[in-house]
Amino acid sequence: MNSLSLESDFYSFHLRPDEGAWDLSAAGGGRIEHARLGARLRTHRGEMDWVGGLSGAEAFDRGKEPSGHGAVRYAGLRLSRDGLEVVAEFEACLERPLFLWRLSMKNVSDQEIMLDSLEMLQVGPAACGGAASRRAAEGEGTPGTLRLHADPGDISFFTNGFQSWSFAGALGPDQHMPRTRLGPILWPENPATPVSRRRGEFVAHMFGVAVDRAHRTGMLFGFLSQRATYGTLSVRLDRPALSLRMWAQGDGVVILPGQSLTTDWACIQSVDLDGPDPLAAYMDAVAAENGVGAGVVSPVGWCSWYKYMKAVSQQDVEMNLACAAGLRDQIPLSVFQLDDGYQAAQAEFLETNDRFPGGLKPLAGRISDEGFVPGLWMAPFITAPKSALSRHHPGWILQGPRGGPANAGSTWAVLSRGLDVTHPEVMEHTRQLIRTAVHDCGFRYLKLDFLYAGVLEGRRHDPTRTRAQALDAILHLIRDEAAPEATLVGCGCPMGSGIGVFDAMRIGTDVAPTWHPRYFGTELFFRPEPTFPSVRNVLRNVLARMPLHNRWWVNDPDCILVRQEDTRLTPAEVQSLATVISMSGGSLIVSDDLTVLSAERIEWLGRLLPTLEGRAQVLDALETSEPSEIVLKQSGAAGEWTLVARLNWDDKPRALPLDLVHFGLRASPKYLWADPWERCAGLAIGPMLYLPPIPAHGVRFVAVRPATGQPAWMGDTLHISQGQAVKAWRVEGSELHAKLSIGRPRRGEAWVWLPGAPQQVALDGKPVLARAQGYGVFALEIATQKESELTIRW
Ligand code: 9PG
Repeated sequence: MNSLSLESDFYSFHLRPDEGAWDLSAAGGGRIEHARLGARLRTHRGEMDWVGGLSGAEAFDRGKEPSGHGAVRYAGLRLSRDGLEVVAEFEACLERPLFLWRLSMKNVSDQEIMLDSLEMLQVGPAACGGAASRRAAEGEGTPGTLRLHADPGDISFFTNGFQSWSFAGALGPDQHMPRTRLGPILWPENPATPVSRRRGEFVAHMFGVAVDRAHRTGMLFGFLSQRATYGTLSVRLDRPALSLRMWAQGDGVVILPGQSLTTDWACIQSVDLDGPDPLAAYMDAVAAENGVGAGVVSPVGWCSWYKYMKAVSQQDVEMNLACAAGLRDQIPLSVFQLDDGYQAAQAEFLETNDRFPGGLKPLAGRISDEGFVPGLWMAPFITAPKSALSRHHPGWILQGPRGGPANAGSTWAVLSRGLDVTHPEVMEHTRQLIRTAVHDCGFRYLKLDFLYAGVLEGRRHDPTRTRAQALDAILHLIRDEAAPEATLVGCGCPMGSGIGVFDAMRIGTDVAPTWHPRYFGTELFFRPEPTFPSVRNVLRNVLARMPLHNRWWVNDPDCILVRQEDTRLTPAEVQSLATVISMSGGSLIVSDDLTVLSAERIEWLGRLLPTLEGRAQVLDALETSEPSEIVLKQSGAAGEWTLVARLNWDDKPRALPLDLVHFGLRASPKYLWADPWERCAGLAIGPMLYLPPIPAHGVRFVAVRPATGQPAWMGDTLHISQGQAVKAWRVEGSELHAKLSIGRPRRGEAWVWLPGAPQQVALDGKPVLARAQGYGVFALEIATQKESELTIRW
C-alpha cells in the first residue's frame, strides 16, 4: 500500500507508510509536510526504537462512524515486527475542526519492553530529542515542514504549563521560556521535560497553540486526555517553518509480554484568531473525552491562608465565621475553608495542633451550624523527611530514578518527599483520609494540594504504570470516596489529570498582597519569578486559561484580597484583581480578616456577588503573556450590553483608548458607557472611547452598549454585571417601570439614559435624587430592598 488518506471539510491527511511520514493541510491555511511518528523503547539488552516506518503494515479502515466527537472518518494501520505490534489510528472529525490520532505499542515478545516515549509528531529541523532528528542527522529523509500560512508572518506560541501553578501564556520568538532561578528548591514542573534556554524555544504540556499574528490564524496541538501518559510539546519558532515535537512520555514503564500501551488521542485544531472562541472545539472535545459532567456553580467563600498562613488558630476561624454570618446581607459567602496550619504535624491531616483545641469535627459542625459549607485543605501526596509517615512507612516514599527519595521541592523550608501513589497501602491510606474528612468530620469542600508530588520521576511499586496512569487511578479513588456531594478542588495539580475528577481547579500560582513577587522584604531577585506568589502572576494565568472554565471544571483563580491595610496592593491593583477574577466567572474566595475590612472594601466585595455566569473572552491571550483585552457579553431584562476591561500591566499610568468595535460591539454612531469603579458614565460619539489614563497595574472596566435613543440602564455599583440587578424593564410613553433585585438589600449608584429630563423618580414609592451628567445621562442614588420597584417619568 503506498498511501492512506482521510478527508474532511477541515483537513486533508495523507500518510505514506513506506516513508513513515504524513502530510496534513488545513482549510485554515496551515500545512504540515513530512511529519514523522516514532517510539523510543528499550529491552534489557538495549535500544529498540521504532523510527516510524510502516511499510508492510496491514490497513484497517472502518470508514465513517460515530464517536464521542461527532461523526468521524477513521483509518488505521497495524504492523508487527521484532516482538512489537504497532498500531497507528487516525480520525478526521466531520463536524468540527479536529484531527485525531493515537499510537499503540503491544509487546508480542517474551521479554519486558521499557517505553521512553511515543513520538506523535516530529517536524522541522529542530524537532529535538526524537528519533526523527537523529534520523535526519544521519541523512535519512527530510526533516519536514510546518507552516501556519503560505507567507508566514509574525509568530507566537501559547504554552500551557504542566500543573496549576505553572506559567501559561503566549511567547514570541525573542522571548525565553519562563523558568525559575530557584532551581530544585522550587516545586518541580514536569520533571521529565527538558526546558531549553534558547530564545524562541518553548515547551508546553497537554496543549500548545502556534499562532501567526499577522494572518490571524494558528494551529493548536494537544492531547484530549492525560490518562495514559503526559503529553508534551516542544517548539522552535523559526521562520518560515517551525519545528515541533509532540510526544507522549513513557516514563520508562515496563510493558510486560502480551500487554500494550495506547496513547491518549493527540489532536490538531485550526485556530481562527479573530473567532469568538478560538479554542472551543479542542476545549469541548477534552471535556467530552474526560466525561466531565454538568459541573457545579462557582464556589463563593472564605479561606484562611492568605491572612493567617501557617499561624492560623481556631479563634481566627471562629471570629471570621461570626463576622461572615453578620455580614451575610452584604457579602453572602457560602464556603468556609480552613487551610494549611491546623495540623498536629506534617502529613497528619486529621490531628490538630494546640491552636485548634476543639479538633476538626466540632469545627466543621460550628461552620455548618452557622449556615456555611465547611472546607478543609489537605496535601495527601507530599510529606517531610522527618514526618511520622516517613518514619513509619519508608516504603510509601517515592524513590527517585537514581536511588534515594525523589525531591518534591522545598516546601515550607524542608526538602519534601512525594508518596508512591501506586502503593496499595498509600491508596488505602488516602481513601481513609478522604472518608474521615468528608463522611466523618463533615467537610463538604476539600482543597487537595501539592498533587504534583504524586507524579515525580521515580521507581514505583507498580512499574507498569506511567505517572499519568498512577495519578489518574488515585484521583478517581478520591473522587469515588468523596462522593458527588463533596466539592473537590485541585491545587498544584497536573492539569490534565484533574479533568473529570475535580469540580474546581486552581489554574495559577498563589496570590499575595503584592503586585510583583516579593520575598523576605525584597523584590529585586524575585521579581522575574514566573510562578512566585503575586497578583501579576495570578492575573496572567487567569487570563491565559480562561477557555478552560466551565468546560473542564470551574476555574479557581485563587483567592481575592480586598483588604485596605496589611497589604502593598494599591486600590487600582485590588480593582484589577477583583475585575479579572470576577469576569473569569470562576471561584470567588476571599482571604482577608473580615473583622477589619473597611466599609468601602466590603462594598467592593459585595458587588462581585453573586458571581458572573459564562466565561470572558481574552482577545489577546494567544498573542502575549500580558493579555489586556477582556470582554464578557451580558443580556437580561435591561437588554444586551458588553463588559469591557483593559488592563495596564505597566508600572506607570497609561492612556489606553478603547476601540469598541475591536471589543466586539456593533458599529454605531453613539455608545453609552458606565465605569463603576470610577463612578461615572457618559455618551461617546464613535467607537473610540477615550477615558482618563489607567493607573499603574490598574484596569479600565466599563459597561457599553450602542445608544438607541430609548431609555437605557447603563450600569451601577450594585453588581459587577452592570445590569443583572434589573429584573424587569417596561417603558410606557414617557414612563419607565423597572424591577430591581440582586436577592438582598443593597445601596449604590446607578446610571440611566433618558430621552428627557426626569420629572419624577421613585424607588418603592420614595423619591430618588437624579443628578444630570449631561447628554441625557442621569445618576441615581438608590437603596434597593430584596426586591424594589423603580419608576421614572420624564
Ligand atoms: C498552603 C498553601 C496554600 C496555597 C497553595 C499552596 O513551594 N512552596 O513552599 C509552596 C508553599 C505554599 C504553596 C505553594 C508552594 O501554596 O497554593 O493556596 O494552600 O499551599 O501551604
